[in-house]
Amino acid sequence: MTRRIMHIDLDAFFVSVEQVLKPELKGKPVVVGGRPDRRGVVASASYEARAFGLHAGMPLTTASRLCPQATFIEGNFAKYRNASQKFMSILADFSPYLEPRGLDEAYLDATGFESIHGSIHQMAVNIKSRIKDELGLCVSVGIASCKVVAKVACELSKPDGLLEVAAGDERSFLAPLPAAKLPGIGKKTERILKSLGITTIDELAVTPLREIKSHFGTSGEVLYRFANGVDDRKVEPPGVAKSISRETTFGKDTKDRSFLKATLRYLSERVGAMLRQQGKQSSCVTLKLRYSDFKTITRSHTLLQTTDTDQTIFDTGLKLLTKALSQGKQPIRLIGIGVSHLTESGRQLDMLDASARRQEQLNKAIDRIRHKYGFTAIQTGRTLILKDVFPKDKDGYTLQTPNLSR
Ligand code: DCP
Ligand code: CA
Repeated sequence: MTRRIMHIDLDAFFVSVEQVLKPELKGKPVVVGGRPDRRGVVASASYEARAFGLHAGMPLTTASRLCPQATFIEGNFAKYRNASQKFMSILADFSPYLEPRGLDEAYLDATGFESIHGSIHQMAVNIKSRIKDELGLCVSVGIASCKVVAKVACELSKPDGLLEVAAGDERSFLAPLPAAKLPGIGKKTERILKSLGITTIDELAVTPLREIKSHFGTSGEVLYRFANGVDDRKVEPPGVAKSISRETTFGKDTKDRSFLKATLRYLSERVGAMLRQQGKQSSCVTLKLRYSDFKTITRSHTLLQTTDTDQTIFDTGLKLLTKALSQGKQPIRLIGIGVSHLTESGRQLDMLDASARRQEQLNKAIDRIRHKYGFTAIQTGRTLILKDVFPKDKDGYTLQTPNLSR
């Protein structure tokens, strides 16, 4: 049986949630991301704002210059998470083979569901109308025999779209599109492809695999298969989180080491708290830095022993930071810390040595107090200087990056 895979993606997600709450904003240029005079970037722009050239990732100052009449909204992650949960639970009513991707996207395996809805197309119509009726949100749906073609079809159909690619038409559907429309082709890959004279997906699809691999290594193989409309990835219902990270963009680029360290400590504590809340341990810590020229680096360190303590995450991050600061001379625009290679905790306290045991008990006590009285009820000495920089509420400091308050 040929597979029928749907890719479902909410249109202008953050903005649309705001428009449901404030209907007077419907049909207008709206931006979620922050105030136009503040640092930071557009997270979501309404289609009316996109007509002025606005897009996600654009600095807010540029956005307000291009479209001064737009309404700028700071955004509130809790609202979007709530809408996302409702969205996913509607989708789960339609198929148990559901793979959420981020907050507002999902793949759904609808193979064999014709008998229930009449056709897969009708199933998509039903999904769209339930989401519209219950959440007031518009969603676009792509249907195809594999994930990559379903995703491209969904993108192409936006906004409020529904596009089905018949089995057998995958290759010819993709062929005329610009290569950059293919998932996995970012700016850098696009540039290399251009230098090879490849601008359409068709031109990529007919390039000998050997040649593609010589430029992109083994990932070239995936590109080649995608370009040919071949993708056998399954729809995988969620397993466990693969990584946990927190990051923030500063109000002003900085080289101030003690401020950077304090922020790193705070972010490490947020990561550590989440790690313990999920009952996980990590064996890899990654530091992320963005310099004032937007150049972004990540540096990772693999630990000999898994950890879930703030101190180890911070110490490792700090070593990576110290090294990076000795190499990069530019001021820092963004700092982030993450943990990956996660495993279930399931560790017995008495298997640890005395100091590890003390650390673990301390963490538990801090987590309990924070759970009860708020994140900043307990602060480590190092993060204290942040109190003069960031406003705070019971969930912790309000940093510049909206989805950081998670
Ligand atoms: N987002 C973000 N920062 C980005 C990109 C996205 O914070 N650089 C957030 C805001 C978006 C949401 O994720 O609303 C979903 O991202 P999408 O790329 O799906 O963008 P939209 O849903 O806003 O628009 P559309 O899907 O209609 O293109
Ligand atoms: Ca979206």
